[in-house]
Amino acid sequence: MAEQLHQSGGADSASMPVMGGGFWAALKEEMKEAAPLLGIDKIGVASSAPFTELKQRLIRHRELGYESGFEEPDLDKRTTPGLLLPTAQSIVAIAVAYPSKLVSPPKSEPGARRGIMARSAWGLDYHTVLRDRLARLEAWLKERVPAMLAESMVDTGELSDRAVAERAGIGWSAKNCSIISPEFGSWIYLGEMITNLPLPPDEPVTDSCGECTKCIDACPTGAIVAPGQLNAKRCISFITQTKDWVPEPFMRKIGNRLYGCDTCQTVCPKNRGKNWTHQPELQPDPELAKPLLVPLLTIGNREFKERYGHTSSAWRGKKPIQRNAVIALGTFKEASAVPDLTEVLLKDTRPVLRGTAAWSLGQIGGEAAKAALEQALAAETDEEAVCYIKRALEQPAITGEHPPV
Ligand code: B12
Ligand code: SF4
Ligand code: SF4
Repeated sequence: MAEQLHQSGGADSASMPVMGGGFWAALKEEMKEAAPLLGIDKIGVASSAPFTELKQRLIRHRELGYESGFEEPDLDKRTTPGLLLPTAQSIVAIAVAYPSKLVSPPKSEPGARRGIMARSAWGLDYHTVLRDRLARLEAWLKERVPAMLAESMVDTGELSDRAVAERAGIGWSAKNCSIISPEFGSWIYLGEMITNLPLPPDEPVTDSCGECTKCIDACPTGAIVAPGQLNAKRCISFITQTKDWVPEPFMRKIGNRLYGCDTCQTVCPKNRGKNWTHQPELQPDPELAKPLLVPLLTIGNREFKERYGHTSSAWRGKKPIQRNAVIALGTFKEASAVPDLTEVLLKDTRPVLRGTAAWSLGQIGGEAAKAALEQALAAETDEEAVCYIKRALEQPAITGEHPPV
């Protein structure tokens, strides 16, 4: 086919060769056949027409205050591929499947409690992996159509990766908000490439959630306010990624999650038995995916970078993960961690960490925790941290109303 194109003589970077529709349909099929060689699990093609319905949806989403703040703010750019590549004619969407199970997960037990990283933070950062796959795909296409222009993105780009994937027939837009592919379930990362190639679009998939509502029922915080509609501010995945105070009602809901949340995917029947182990870079190190909590409290910047710098959990730095580790120890009521939490309460330079440690000590209770909280109250200068310490001192586990667990 590449030969055919060169014979046409028009393949330079300024102009697109005029080829029949049969050529582009054949190129698309050839590209899909090449997907496994390129390390891609599914490829679909969408038209590059503006996403007009999505735009209305995003406007309403913003009005309702449901945005996380991590989204591209410019709604025109989010919904108009032509603004990102003026010669856009199609969008090639890709999906790469990732594992959902740990092989021999280390045990979390009293005295050695562990947290859990969401599956999207296992293995090498998926942004790195998908950018590599998109670069390979671009090179593959350029070999065949040298005049091709491409604008690739994954997660941090302007477009809605899910809306593109849905239009390209990668999967359906599910009630838990994920794109679920009939083959891989929702354990897929998404990325796309806007191109100037007139590739024929694929049909959207016809599968759906049907009557199921398991994800909505299982969401710990009621963040899925309607099928396919998320209030990101209530979503634990979002909350674990913030750097500031976690509102108290959400503390217990976080459980031992250190980064992200998978509940609405693990309960999904469409994910049953789906675990993808064929992408070498995405396979997890169980010690990193399910790390001991106490060592995280004092991890230094250098060590954090060495251990987690290559994963997608590192983008917000170590602070949110350390704060979540403190919360997890409190949720576990891990009495053996009282000395470590006391160190954080009295010595950490970050008020959020000190106040959160107060919350955890209030959950664990006992004389040592009480003494630490009283000492901290006398010395604390941060207003918010003082509030957390005072509320911790009122907890039944501290006042003795109920015996500490
Ligand atoms: C901001 C963001 C978040 C926020 C908000 C998530 C959300 N649901 O909006 C937070 C931090 C909470 C988050 C969490 C997660 N995220 Co995130 N996130 C994004 C990001 C950057 C933008 C998403 C966005 O704009 N949302 C706004 C909503 C309104 O739009 P949308 O979801 O993009 O589009 C859909 C809706 O608009 C809907 N829609 C449109 N019109 C209408 C009309 C009706 C009536 C209905 C019902 C729906 C509907 O259809 C569109 C297609 O599904 C994307 C990457 C990207 N650039 O797109 C990744 C992305 C969505 N995240 C991803 C992942 C993996 C996750 C987590 C699973 C990570 C984790 N384990 O913790 C969770 C899942 C939480 C959940 N239930 O959605 C993947 C999803 C892969 C997949 N298979 O779907 C993406 C695509 C990243 C990637 N490139 O792979 N994320
Ligand atoms: S990621 Fe967790 S908190 Fe967010 S919608 Fe899914 S189950 Fe709910
Ligand atoms: S749990 Fe049920 S409703 Fe939720 S995404 Fe899966 S199939 Fe759809």
